[in-house]
Amino acid sequence: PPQFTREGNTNHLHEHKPILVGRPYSYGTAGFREHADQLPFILYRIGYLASLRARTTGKAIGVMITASHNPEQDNGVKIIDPDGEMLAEEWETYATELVNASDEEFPTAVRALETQLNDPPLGSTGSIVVCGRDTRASGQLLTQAARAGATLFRTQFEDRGLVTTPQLHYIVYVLNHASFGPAGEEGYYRHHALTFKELFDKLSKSLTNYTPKLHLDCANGIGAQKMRKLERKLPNGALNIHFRNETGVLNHECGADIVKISHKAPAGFEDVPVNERCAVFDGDADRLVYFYKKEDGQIELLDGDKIALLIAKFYKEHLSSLGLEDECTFACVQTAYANGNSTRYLEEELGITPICVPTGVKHLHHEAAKYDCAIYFEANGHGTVTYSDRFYELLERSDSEAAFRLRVMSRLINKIVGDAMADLLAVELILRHYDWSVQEWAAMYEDAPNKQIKITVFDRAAFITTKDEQKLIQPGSLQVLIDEAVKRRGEKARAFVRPSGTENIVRVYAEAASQADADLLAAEIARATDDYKDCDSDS
Ligand code: G16
Repeated sequence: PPQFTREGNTNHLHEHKPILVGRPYSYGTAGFREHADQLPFILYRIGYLASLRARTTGKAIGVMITASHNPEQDNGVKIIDPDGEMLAEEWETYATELVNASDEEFPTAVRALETQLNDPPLGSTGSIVVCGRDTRASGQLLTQAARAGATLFRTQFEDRGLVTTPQLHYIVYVLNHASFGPAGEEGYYRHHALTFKELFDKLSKSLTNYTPKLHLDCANGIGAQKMRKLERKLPNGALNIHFRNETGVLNHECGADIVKISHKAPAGFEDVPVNERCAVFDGDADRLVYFYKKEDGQIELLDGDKIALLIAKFYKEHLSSLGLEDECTFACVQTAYANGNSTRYLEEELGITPICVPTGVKHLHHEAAKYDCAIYFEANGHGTVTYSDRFYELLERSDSEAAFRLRVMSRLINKIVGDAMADLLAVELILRHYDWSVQEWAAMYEDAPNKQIKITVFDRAAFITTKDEQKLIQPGSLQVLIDEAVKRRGEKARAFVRPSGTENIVRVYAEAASQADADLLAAEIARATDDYKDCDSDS
């Protein structure tokens, strides 16, 4: 349809947002993300590509329309593979090629891809594209574009409407693995509520420090309505959630990204008393962080690292008590953003060697999948636990309480992808298990003071890092300045600059012995980086 062509797209664009010329689109960390006006032709082509993936695999494939923590006016799309995972890498390349083709080149690109993939049959049994979207206003039009693309070669298209990103991953997984659990969105609630109850019923109800009261920032996103549905199915009194930021402007002064980066309570939390446990989702409910307000007016943030370590402690202790420490390979996967003290705690207190991989869920997930059981979390609150079949077999050998708890926990946490709602249920059960207040949890370790700054650049591709993202290869002269700045701030200082995979920005991260030093170090590096903001990847 003409409105979903690249040229046609300009017809219904606001004039100030023409189709980008010069900067190629690329299937990044979280698929394509742009101002929503840029996206109809991209959705059309991605709808087509998802249908081709469905035809090639004979399976259900997901198309999630979301820009997660980014502002309301942005949107994005990513494809979910049959196992509920991120799109296979070679298909990311196809996506990038298809989207960058001109309208004239598009039919030829389609034909070439069909031939390369041996002309997968039309309408093969099981092949279906399942689409979901977050609450962004642009989502409906983009769904139509995806539908038009998917049905180009008669692939069945199912619109699941408003869902969280992890719910669509769950729906796709269950469509392809019927034995896993109940199907659809309702199935998602049933699965999580029943599993939660199984463990909840076995945990002590006489608690001293843990309290079921929780304030939840829903980022004005899809998590609000979906968490309410899930909460209604939980056992009475298990959780007492005070919902906040349910219907305002998406991610505006609230949500996990802002709380993590600014270290401030979200808007709408002014009346929350000090020391009470607060949880925060992002716009599509795949990230979770916690915090509480302190007497001094600051907040204590419990980010993805703290969640990872709480879960790691629980798993590690259970595996030890079952005598499975040697037999069951176990790991914790982090990224360069992991707080230095979380990494130290993992090694020194829990005896787990941390593994560092590049930013992006797919990198963490792939690494985690190499172990019988692995916890992966990004500091920003994205994460989950993965398990091998062998993990379940090892647990089957025992009918102890510890084995029971691990079995249930492993069904509760969404092993397919980081899921704020499932992670929240898991954290709450673990806190209940330890009878911990949020302060006791926070006291596991003290975060090394840190600071993050975003810098808008002309072309993020001009910034190239080493694999672990801790050093810039290009511009090399900027890395020299970073090294010098870090050295001046003493032994505990650490900093890096890396291009975002989701926005046209670079991120500066700095850690130091004091907050003042971390702020100064980040500011100094930000100033140096700013001088390179007009760099072009071609120059
Ligand atoms: C996405 C990815 C995350 C990543 C985040 C920020 O999250 O799924 O793995 O950490 O972007 O990435 P970057 O620093 O490269 O911009 P979300 O919540 O935006 O989908």
